[in-house]
Amino acid sequence: MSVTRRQLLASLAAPLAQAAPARPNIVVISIDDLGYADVSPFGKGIGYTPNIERLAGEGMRLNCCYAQPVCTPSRAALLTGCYPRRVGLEKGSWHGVLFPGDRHGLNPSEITIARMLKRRGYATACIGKWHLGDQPEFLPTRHGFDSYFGIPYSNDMGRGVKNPQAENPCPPLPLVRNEKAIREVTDQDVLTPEYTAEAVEFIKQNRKRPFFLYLPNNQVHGPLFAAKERRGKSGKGLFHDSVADSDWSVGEVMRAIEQQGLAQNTFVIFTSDNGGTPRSDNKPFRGNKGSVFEGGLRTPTIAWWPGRIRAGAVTDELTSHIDFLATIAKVAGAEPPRDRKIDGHDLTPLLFGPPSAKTPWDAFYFYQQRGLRAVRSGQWKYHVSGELYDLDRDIGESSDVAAANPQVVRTMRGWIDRALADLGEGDTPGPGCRPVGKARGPLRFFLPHDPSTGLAPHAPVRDAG
Ligand SMILES: [Ca+2]
Repeated sequence: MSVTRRQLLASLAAPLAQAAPARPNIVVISIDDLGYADVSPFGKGIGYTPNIERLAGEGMRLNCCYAQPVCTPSRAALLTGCYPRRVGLEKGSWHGVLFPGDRHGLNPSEITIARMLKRRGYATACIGKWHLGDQPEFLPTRHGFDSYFGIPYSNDMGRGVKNPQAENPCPPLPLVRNEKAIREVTDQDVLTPEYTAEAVEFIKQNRKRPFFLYLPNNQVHGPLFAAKERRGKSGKGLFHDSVADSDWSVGEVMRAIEQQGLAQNTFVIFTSDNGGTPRSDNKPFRGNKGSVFEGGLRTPTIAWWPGRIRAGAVTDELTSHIDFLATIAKVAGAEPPRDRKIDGHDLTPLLFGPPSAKTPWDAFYFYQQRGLRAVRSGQWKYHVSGELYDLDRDIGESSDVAAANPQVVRTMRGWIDRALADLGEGDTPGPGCRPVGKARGPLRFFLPHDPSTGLAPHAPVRDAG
């Protein structure tokens, strides 16, 4: 047992009231398309995610932490602390998510967690999947990250894949360092280990100053890959091997934090960016990625900070990625944006307070692209289609109780009306919506099309204007 491990265990036995360090390190790890019950302890009988299981055992499980239904809006919400529609990214200009060459992206005037922490003196890095715009003004390096390394969108948007906004398929899949492609990604087996090595190096390099590491892996989004060391590890096929590979990555990052003696001084959040696809295990929920049923939105989220968060704690209270910005602001002593509406809440009373702490949300809205689809308040979830579910009794949203609860339906309709008055619906933004970022120059790709395809090197994309 290493010294750092001993120190960690000693700290777990220490009183929780100790003063928080002024600027703790912040690490947010997100696994793409990871389903709720794909990892232990959210799923049962899974022996190949020991690192995530340990993280939960030493930290707090957030059993009801809502993401958004798909990648782009989810990442917009996580980094800005706002409903995606408020920042114009509830969808891409042509598709439910951004594709290469989309003119839209996260408006450079938005304040991300990274920009907020950079102002507080943090070193900041984004390693992995960005998916908030691939035109220059939208890149992580323009949104408060000192450095970026990764694929700037999904790992399936490469050669031969149809681009919904272009006559021609997507360009070759780029691996980007900061603002330039360094190569085409041809072997995704090595990607998770490469991201992990970058993350470990970043932690080592910044051990003496506060840092923010945002590590959104491209796996376990299809096409699926796993390092050869983890192939066959799950005994359940490539998807689960990819889950095991992501778990290995979490273990390496946690080991780096501990080996650098930073465990006491580092707040880690582990999560997924949306519900799992049909290949995932989303039990006990209804629906999958893309849906506004619980299975499309709940993530296996863990918060870890030895000495501050009780080991083995669990909360069923409603939380969301939208809360991360306000929570991290509180933890880091940073100034959250005050010149604009931020939707999220500070979760520190839930994370650090007594087990009786309650959700800060009166009502939480579920948009699916441009449509307002549902609202949750307390135990109730109301879909605008007219269904009402009592999540305390019916977590699988299987039994519509609207007819028996007309007063609850009226209350929930009132919440829906409030959202419509603020954020609107469809192609007409509400008064509370801020403009999406629109790239000014000619649209460009990171890598040109291969001349052998006969396509123009930078085949034009249709312009959403
Ligand atoms: Ca995703």
